Amino acid sequence: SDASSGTDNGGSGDGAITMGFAQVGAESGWRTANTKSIQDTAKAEGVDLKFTDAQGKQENQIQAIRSYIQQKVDVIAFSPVVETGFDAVLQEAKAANIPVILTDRAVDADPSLYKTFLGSDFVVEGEKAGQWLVDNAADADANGDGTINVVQLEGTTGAAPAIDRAEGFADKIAADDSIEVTASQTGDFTRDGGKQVMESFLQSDDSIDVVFAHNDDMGLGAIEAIEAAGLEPGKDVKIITIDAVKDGMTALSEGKINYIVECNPLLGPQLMDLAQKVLDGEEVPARVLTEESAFTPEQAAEVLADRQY
Ligand code: GYE
Repeated sequence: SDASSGTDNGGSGDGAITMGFAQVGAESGWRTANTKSIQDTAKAEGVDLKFTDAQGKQENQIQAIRSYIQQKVDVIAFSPVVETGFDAVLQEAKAANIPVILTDRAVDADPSLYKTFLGSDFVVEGEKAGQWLVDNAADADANGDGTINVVQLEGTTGAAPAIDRAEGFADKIAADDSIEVTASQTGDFTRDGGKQVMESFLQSDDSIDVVFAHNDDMGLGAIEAIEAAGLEPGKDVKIITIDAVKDGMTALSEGKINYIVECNPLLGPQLMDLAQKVLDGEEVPARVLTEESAFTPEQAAEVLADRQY
């Protein structure tokens, strides 16, 4: 906001913060929970939230950010669809003196172009998934041929969680020569995408032991494809996913998914807190991590009833 406005952080003149939030879309259960958390927290804390859904398109997101700059919001937050290509619009926000908070996903740009990055460590998530497979390798070799054939359902191409989860997973499975990723393709973080890619994997390979899906929704789509092929998910084909949303946790408790690494979507409270601090001129850390764990089927059954999303 205008430096001459003193304690008033709001362009509206009533002291409230105005935040422009450019969301990725509504591609997954995780995203829906994330949007709800941001909207609910804004409402509870009296933040005037301008919210847009980019429908998975970077150009829509850039356009939304430009419109927030034009509207002179106090702070801009967004969850970048992909890592690259945001330099110009971030420069424009900086030139307009509007602080930017990256939420959930990182960009590959000069860090001085944003105040902080709030979100999960996706490399660690991929590592947890890979480590579980290394620890359970003997069990995963369903056809007993000595090799563990893994197919990977990747998130949106170029998105931080897709890049980092693949990297963390690959790092950990490198410890075991019998584990091999035989096919890897994007399912765009959607259930339908996961289903379609899994159908084509199953058509060209009858020795798939494991699916590593970069999110629950793609894993749930893969379950449909596996069942339609007459196989039993969780038994004939082991499934590892990331997120731990309710539908994923339900499938995990039923044994159709074998392991889920948690990625917490409830970023609203931390985001609003960071926005307030930035606008108050307080120092904020360049990187703020969210806390998360991972679940087996037994643990899923225990926590499911209290799951908010
Ligand atoms: O895992 C996936 C969503 O960026 C962490 O995006 C987020 C990912 C999440 O579509 O379900």
